[in-house]
Amino acid sequence: NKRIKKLAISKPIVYGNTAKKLEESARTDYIPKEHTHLWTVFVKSPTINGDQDLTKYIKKVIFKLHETYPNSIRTIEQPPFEVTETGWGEFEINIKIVFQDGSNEKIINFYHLLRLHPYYMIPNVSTDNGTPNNGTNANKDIKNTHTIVPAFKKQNVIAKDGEKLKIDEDKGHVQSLFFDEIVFNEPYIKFFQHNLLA
Ligand code: SLL
Repeated sequence: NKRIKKLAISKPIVYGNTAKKLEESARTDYIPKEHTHLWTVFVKSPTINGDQDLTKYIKKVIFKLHETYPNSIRTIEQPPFEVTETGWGEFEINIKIVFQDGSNEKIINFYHLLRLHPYYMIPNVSTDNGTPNNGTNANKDIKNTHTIVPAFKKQNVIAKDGEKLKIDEDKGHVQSLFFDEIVFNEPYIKFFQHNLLA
């Protein structure tokens, strides 16, 4: 079983989360009172019905939630590779993608910031001494920073690099997506033939 020299195969992938406000009618006795949102974090194929293909090379996806969650490490071994929960806060979710046996590929390890709120970045121009600049002191050094504030206008959505942030303010729906690719560098011949060829 040898590696195929100079071959790189890439597979498209999407990860991220959806979230919406928890409606009163959806509440059960099992949901803590302070929880305000229903959310789903996922790793999936960008193609319709493509998740089954992912299982050819993905063995499991491990989502590590905030440690306050019961069983905070959730291992998903079948598609859909996702976890749905309720909560009140945003936090970094650690995602590990484990490849099928025989791939000899290292686990991919990354983080996704769970987005619950439709945030907007508002330019915040201030002078060096920290006092807000009202536009009249043009000679002073101006520091450009951004303040993240809850949405109140529908324009000027700026998200993190590469993030596709979709919001439906009226319904309180949020979707944060990252499109990426998994690159298999010089894969083993058997893994290439059995797992990577479409
Ligand atoms: C914050 N650093 O302070 C973050 C922590 C934790 C979010 C957010 C519920 C957890 C549970 C929940 O939403 N935790 O009830 O188990 O914003």
